[in-house]
Formats: sequence, structure tokens, C-alpha cells
Amino acid sequence: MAYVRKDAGTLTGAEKRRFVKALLEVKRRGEYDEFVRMHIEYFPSDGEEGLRSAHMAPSFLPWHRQLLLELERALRRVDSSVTVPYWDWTRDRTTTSVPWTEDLLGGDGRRSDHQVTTGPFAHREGNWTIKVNVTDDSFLTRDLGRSREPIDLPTSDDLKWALDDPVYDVAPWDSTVTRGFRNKLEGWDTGRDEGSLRNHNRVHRWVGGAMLGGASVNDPVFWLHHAFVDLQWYRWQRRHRGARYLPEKPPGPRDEQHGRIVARHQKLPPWDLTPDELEDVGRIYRYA
Ligand code: CU1
Ligand code: CU1
Repeated sequence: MAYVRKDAGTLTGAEKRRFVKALLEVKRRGEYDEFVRMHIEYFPSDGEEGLRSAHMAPSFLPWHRQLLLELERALRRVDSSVTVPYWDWTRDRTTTSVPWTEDLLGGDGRRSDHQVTTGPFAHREGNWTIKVNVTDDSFLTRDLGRSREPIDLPTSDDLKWALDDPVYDVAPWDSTVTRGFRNKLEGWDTGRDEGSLRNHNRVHRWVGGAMLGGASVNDPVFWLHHAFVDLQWYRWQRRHRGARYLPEKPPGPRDEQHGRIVARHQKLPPWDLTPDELEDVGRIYRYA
């Protein structure tokens, strides 16, 4: 039987407590930091050499889908009632709404150093020391809405713009493409300023602090954000019946994307799985 991922705004008090408790236990076991490490390892951009499986590439969606499944498995080994909730940032849009409550992820970082001081992941609680990161902070940081230069979360119209695109992705399959569902959702934009980041990327920017860059897994909101992104893939498939992951075949030897992206039936490192095998996971979980 497929289990259900719920909207964070609909969780009961007991469901929130169990989710938080399972996260803290996965962290205590040292498993959580392995996810941070893996995400950093797969962070290189399309300006660098080599295969891109996680970002700036078609497999952005299946790669994060599998990462979420693995974290969810770790959580469910602790408490089999737990699933990853999703944060609908088109609806819960303020710095005090879900998921930024005391009983879930805690609130914004304080002004001086952006340290999160409320909720279960606050440093002084002693359960969430950051060990794998790109800065020296051992405490979780956030700067919700980017206080110095405020930006807004993406809207439902922004999301609709991505969902309306009937093609999964287009050549050259990187951060520069202006068509295709994948990059419209991932959110790279050739605009010069960061204000031009869209959907998924814009949310990372809006949360700020630890959510910027390769170590963004350090903020547990990463999972709630990516569950909502994952839900959009499912919605896109429902909206465009028969539309599939692209490219179907790997780019040829003379193509500059040769060996740099994952085609539908190729393995998606570090897993022994293909995008094809991750397109339909309805037997594992569904969204409520
Ligand atoms: Cu990522
Ligand atoms: Cu992300």
C-alpha cells in the first residue's frame, strides 16, 4: 500500500512531533549528514566538467525524488508512521506561517547572525549541530525573505507557467534553456540578478542562510520544499498525459552535452536506477 505525503499545513500536533522526532533521531545516528555530504558532492554546475545528475540537468527531478525517498526510508526506520510533508509555498507565504512554527521547523534566523533560535532545530537545543557545510557555522541559519533586499516567494502563476509547458526538457539540457518544464521549475534564468531566479531556486533564495548552495540539506525545510517540487512533477504528468522524461536517448559524441547528462534509460548516479524507473512511484507514495 502506498503511503501518503501530506501538506505540512494539515499535519496534526502528533504528526508534527513524530516527524521532528524522527528527523532528530536520523541526525543523531549520523545518517542525516550523509545526505548533506551527498548533495554537496553532486552540486557542481554546468560550468564545470563531467556528468551532472542532480542540478542544471534533466535529471534534477528524478535525482531529488530518489534522495527524498532515501531520507524518507531513514525516517521510517525510526518511525514507520512518518512521511515527508510538503510546504506549499504558493499558499503558506509569510515568515510566521507553516512550516516556520515552534512545533515544526522553528522560525527565522535572528538579525545579528541569522542563527535560528526557536523550535527543535535551534542550536541551543543541542540536537542540530551542523557538521557538514560550506561555511564555519555550526548553527542553522535562515534569512526568510532576504531582509536586506527583500524578494517574494514564487506565486501560483509562476508555477502554472512551468506546469503549462508540455515538453519535459529541451537541448542543451542545462541552466540556460528557456523552454521545458524542468528548467522552468528548477528555476535558472539567464537574467543577471538573483531576483530573476524562478520557482525552486527562488525558494532556496527566499529562505536564505543554510538553504543557499550545496549544503542546503542542512536545513530540514529542504525536504518539505523538494516534496512540493516533486509533487509538481506528478501534476505535470497528469496535465500532459503521455509526456515523458527527456532526452530519451543520450546526446551523441559530437554533442557538447555528450556524457554530461542522464538520458531516460541511463543510470542516475549514485544510484543503480534510471529516470525511467523513477517516473512513476505511485506504488510507493502518493500526495494528499
Ligand atoms: Cu539539490
Ligand atoms: Cu533544491
